[in-house]
Amino acid sequence: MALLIQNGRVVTPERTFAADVLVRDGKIAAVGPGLPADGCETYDAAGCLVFPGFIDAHTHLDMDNGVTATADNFATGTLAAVCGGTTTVVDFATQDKGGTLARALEAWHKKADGKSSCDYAFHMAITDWNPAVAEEVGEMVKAGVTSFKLYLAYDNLRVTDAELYEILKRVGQAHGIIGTHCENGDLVNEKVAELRAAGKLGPRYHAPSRPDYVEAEAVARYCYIAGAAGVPVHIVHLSTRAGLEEARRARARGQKVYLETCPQYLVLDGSRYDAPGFEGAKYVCSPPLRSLDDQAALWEAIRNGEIDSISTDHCSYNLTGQKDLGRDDFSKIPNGLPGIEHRPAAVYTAGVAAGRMTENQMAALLSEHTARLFGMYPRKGAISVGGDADIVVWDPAARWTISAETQHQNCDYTPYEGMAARGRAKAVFLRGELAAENGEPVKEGLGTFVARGVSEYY
Ligand code: DUC
Ligand code: ZN
Ligand code: ZN
Ligand code: ZN
Repeated sequence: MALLIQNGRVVTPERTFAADVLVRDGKIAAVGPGLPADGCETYDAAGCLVFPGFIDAHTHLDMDNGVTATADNFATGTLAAVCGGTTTVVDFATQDKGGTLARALEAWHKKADGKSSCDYAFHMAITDWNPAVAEEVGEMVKAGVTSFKLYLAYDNLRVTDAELYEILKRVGQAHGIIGTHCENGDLVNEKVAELRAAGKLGPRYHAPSRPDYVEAEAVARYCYIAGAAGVPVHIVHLSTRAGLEEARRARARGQKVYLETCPQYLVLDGSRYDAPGFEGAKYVCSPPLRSLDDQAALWEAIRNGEIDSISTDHCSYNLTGQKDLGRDDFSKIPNGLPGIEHRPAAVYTAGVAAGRMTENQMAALLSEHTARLFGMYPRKGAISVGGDADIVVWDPAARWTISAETQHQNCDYTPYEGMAARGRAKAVFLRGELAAENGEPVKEGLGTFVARGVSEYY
């Protein structure tokens, strides 16, 4: 039966307008005011905003960092995602050292297929570059994996500048987008060693082990090398004013630079590391939480339209049993924060409701621009005829408190504990099916793989 979502206000990056949305066979069949309800099931969205389903283009689900595996797998992570309003995630399939990209892709399909509650796609993280891997790039693009990830930090993952240059050239030929984790890994190692030698071992020393220039230097280097290779730049989890300024310089040189930031860099700051005892470990992620000045710079960049996407870097580890592997040494605390469930509420609360961004920018940064960047538009990222009926009916008047007690993330805390949230996903439709309502799941396991085309931002 067809579904008619009535009386809501549809949000696009350009405008917000009163319209009903007709859904048939999982696709959007019509958008307009006063559509006839004959023969339709109806959903009353009066008083609500109707957003395109939110896309989280940066998740680490079922990822083993070599010591411990993330608390969330695809079953729990995507269920939490859809409860919060996220209908598609793009996770990082990661090549093993000595392994092939094909094997990594197969492994990630095995983790996700048949277990996911929202739709999912993969970026391919290249960690071991060689001529055989270069031959596989085209196959990945054909398989719908049209974006790649590189690390400039983490000894078990990072590539050298020479490899970076070669990968950019090869992936560029296939019009793949390359998202890069920009931190200078050598400098991080030096800083960590200095702090440890000085007996500075608590979680609060995580931040000074990765100062802003560690990010800025890597952003600048990546931009110059991508410029040499003649390909667009995508920078993941930008966290600092200094890094932003390097990205601006590259843009001023005429380069295409796409920027992602994350809610934790907009909503939380480095003072969290001063929490008593080992509590600061909850906030250990890389890049680390930053200063209020960095936060202000990122909000200003959002206001100016300089940021392209807000995704989570969801990478959850329990405080008890995982984060506490680093109880005696901050450098052994597994890096990452949970956030897949709370991103829309955190962004709406701290952004839209606080007057720092518009609901239209939220539609752009959490949905449409991300879909365009990663080759999913207009199937995803828009409320437009013919696209997937991934729809979030958002109640802007809802008031609730973010808490680990009520979350679906499989983690023993949330970094947003106690946040007085404004707005909530009242109903979340995945390809026309009601998947979640008022923050609770309705129908699990609806997720399917999204084979993507190449980016339209090339
Ligand atoms: N940073 C994190 O905090 N976790 C996952 C990987 C990363 O880059
Ligand atoms: Zn990263
Ligand atoms: Zn990440
Ligand atoms: Zn529940």
